[in-house]
Amino acid sequence: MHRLRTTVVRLRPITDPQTAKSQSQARLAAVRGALRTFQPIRSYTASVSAEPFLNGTSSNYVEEMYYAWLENPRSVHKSWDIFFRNANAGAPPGAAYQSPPPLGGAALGLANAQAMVGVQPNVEKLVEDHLAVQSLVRAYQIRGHHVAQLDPLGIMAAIDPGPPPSDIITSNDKLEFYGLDESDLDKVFRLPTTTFIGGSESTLPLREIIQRLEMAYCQSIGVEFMFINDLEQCQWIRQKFERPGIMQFTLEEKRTLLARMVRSTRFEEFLQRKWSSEKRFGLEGCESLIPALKTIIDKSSMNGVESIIMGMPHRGRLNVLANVIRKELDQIFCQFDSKLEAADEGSGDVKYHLGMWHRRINRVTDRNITLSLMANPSHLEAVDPVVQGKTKAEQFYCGDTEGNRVMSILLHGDAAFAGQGVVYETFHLSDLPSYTTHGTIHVVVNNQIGFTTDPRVARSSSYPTDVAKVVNAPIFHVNADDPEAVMYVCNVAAEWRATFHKDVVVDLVCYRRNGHNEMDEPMFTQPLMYKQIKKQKGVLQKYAEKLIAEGAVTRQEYEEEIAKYDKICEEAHARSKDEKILHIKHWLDSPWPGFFNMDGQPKSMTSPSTGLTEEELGHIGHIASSVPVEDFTIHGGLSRILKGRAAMVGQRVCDWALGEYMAFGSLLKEGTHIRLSGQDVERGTFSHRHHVLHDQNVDKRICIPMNHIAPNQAPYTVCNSSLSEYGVLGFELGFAMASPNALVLWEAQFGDFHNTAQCIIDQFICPGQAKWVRQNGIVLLLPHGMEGMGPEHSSARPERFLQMCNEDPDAYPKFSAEEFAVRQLYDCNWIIVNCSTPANYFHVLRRQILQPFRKPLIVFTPKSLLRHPDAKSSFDDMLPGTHFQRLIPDSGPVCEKPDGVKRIVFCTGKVYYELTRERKNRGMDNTVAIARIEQLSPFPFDQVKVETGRYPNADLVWCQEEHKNQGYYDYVKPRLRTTVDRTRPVWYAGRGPAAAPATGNKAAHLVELQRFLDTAFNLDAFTGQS
Ligand SMILES: Cc1ncc(C[n+]2csc(CCOP(=O)(O)OP(=O)(O)O)c2C)c(N)n1
Ligand SMILES: [Mg+2]
Repeated sequence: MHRLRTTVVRLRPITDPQTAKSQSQARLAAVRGALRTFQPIRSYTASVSAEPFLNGTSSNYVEEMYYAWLENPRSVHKSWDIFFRNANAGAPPGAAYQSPPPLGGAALGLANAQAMVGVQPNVEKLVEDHLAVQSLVRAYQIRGHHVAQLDPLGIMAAIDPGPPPSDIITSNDKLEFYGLDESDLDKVFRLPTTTFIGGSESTLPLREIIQRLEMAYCQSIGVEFMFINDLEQCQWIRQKFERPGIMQFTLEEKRTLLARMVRSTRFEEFLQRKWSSEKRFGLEGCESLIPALKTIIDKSSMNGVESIIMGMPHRGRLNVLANVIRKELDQIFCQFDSKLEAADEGSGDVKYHLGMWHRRINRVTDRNITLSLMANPSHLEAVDPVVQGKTKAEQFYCGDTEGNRVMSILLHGDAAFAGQGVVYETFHLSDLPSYTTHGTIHVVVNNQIGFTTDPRVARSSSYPTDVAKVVNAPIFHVNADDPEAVMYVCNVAAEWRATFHKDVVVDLVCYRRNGHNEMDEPMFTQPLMYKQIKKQKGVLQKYAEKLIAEGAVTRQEYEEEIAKYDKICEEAHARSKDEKILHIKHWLDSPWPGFFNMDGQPKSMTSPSTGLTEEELGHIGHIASSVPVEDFTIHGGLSRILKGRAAMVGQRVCDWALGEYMAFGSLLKEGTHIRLSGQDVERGTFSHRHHVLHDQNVDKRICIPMNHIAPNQAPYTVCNSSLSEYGVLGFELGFAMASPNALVLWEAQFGDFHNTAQCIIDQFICPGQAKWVRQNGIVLLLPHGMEGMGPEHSSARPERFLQMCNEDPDAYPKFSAEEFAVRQLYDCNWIIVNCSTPANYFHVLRRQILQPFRKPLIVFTPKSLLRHPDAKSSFDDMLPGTHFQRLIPDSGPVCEKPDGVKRIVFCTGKVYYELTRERKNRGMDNTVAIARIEQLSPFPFDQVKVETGRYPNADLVWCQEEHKNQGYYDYVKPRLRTTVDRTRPVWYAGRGPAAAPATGNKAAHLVELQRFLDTAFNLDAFTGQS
């Protein structure tokens, strides 16, 4: 009501046309700039009850009419013209809308107007009706998709089980909802500015309005977009779907579409004919997926995209490989031959998980395009963040800051899209500065079923795509049996991405002609749906008949197209029979050109020294302890930290943070890009890192000293992530796939949080190379250690990582002494370390890049050691010639008389410091040796052998602070036994078995600690035991 009063008040004083014009311009500008043009005038006191049609909800409309009238009095209905003239002439409240007297020459116009709206121009009714029409337009925009013809099966049950919304005119009686009836259908209404159904016309009869809205929103396409918070984006979508005649295709386009449908359909039929009892998760029922993807690719290529990275699940994957990525058909067909021998090392994967990379010319645009389909595990949606990470990396390496050249497409199944949380995590990365890929096109194969489960029990949302609304992504539902509609929305989706660089979803509503796989019987669980499916004519046949009827192709041409493709398949099949060997390498999704030699082997099998010169250490140390920009005020506490660093540099020592700085800084200087990502990594969870400095006086002004190391250094990316592990670790893994020349690190806030990313670890990181012959050098930093902080945050679960190592605990590796370390590394599936010194951490990070191949590196990082006075390293341990120590032997008094040593305690990580303190307290420096196994996997058999040989009279003890069923014991014990040929027992000193990783009681924690230290130094502890 308040807005209305102000509107009416503003009607009165404007008489000067110039003023009117400037006001209307101001309004237009305001709409564009999303600013209000006027401030409400709170002093208005005129009686509004005298103008009953001017109620609160009509104010927008009155304003709309008023401004239109100001711009051009003829553009509004005559009755409005009279009303505004009267109002402007000063008619008192209640008088302006009285049935107006004829105004000279206007009399004829009025008569016409009366004819249009009825005998008497009842302005009140007119306003209400216009408002009703405005609501009606809006209703279609919001809810039209509910009645769109989306389901090819016509059973709709899966999509929208409720009755059609009452504000959509599915029959004439629904007009009543708006206070309209059939007699209003031929009345002409002015269209609001929020619709484009009029094309070049600003008014339309109601009947036509409804018809056009139906055409736009209730045919084969259902658009969900009205939740988007951005007016420009909403308007863009409206005009893409509302403009009359917008969905027109040229003859050429239709014929291309048909040819693509032929390929898609006949490919599945060919496989079915040749291998009817093989699982392939065929695309039957959603054959238009292939033209859909090809349309997206064509359009994106037209918009300048040069590389597309795709991720997809099982459904239709072989078809996508064949007809979208254009993998040679014979290579696909030979995957069906189980007798073929694998040529490459590794265990391989089933055919519908393998990836692929291909550069070719896009036939439509004549431009080069690189397409890669990422290999993925069966875990649905797990590949989503991985694709995003790889896309981000490719954008980063080619300087594509807007995502104009590289983009991603993600395919989803309806059940998985709705059910898997990683989808949500991935969406939430989509607009974060260090994670955005500037818009992903999501395509859902919505066959209205997940294995045997109906949507009604598989999700609580109406659509499987609702999750996308969280990032304001428009959602285009489309009946996949209407290939032209599919093509249309795919074009719009690609344009949307190119225009707004935001995510968009294409929901292909389809069906699954067969069971979950080709062996399954769907009638067990979906009898009625499948009765319907059996009756369903194939989409290719339907579309071909349509085009033949239209005269776009002849039957003969259609049949020739089919015969042509069938012949291609047959010939490829014949060729595939000549293949003798299966090359997994042919299925690489991320080749690393130049990194390996021509045979795909490392260029050398040596690791250079990872040390640095004194000068380099000093220089990086200086950067680490200073603020390299002018006029930058840092926090006082941070100044003290930097001073402390400077003092360490002066004394030629490093703590943990400085050791990390040395590693990062030197690699950057040598040209290696570094990306460190994870929760709060910029400062560091334990406030030790401080890689990003914040100006205390200027909001958001930051400085990253690591980017000031050297003029031609590589860039350093350090980014706090969203609070996600699954999504973010997957993303970083993908980033690391793109290039071997980058150190990509993911840090868990506390090590135990990696368990919510377990899928990425189990399915990608641990077995990735074995399954997909693809190396990856990602580094996981997992804070770990029993600090008396309770069961949470204590354990990064080393036992889990160790259990998944591919090394044989019972066999001593047969490598020569010189190559032992590097060969072991080359053969392992991942490297696991728990460093006890900053220098060793520094070396292992550098080795990760300087070694001639890539392996994932798992680092259990310390907490209390970050500030432990003894956990410091001298520059001497980081100079040229030094390297990572897989095992740090005891260098104390035990070395002088090794024969007198009674016990050698092997350990790893922080417990070393507790052991040395206890040994000192007990005066046992001569009798007990302590050796640190810094690299747990691959196990340093050779060096352990040296140590056990050095102390022939010592018993062997493994000491750990973790519980006995956790930590390293089960992993280390058989390896120690193998090392000594099982000639000496291995005793255990540590906490007993437990369900939780640590006690919640600090006192109990200390008692436990003392107890196992007692065991470790009680030389009689194991006497009599066997
Ligand atoms: C994370 C995960 N959980 C369960 C499965 C087992 N599974 C394989 S396919 C499938 C149904 C998938 O349905 P949908 O996403 O709709 O794809 P569709 O097979 O219908 O194309 C299930 C449950 C899986 N592969 N991954
Ligand atoms: Mg499904």
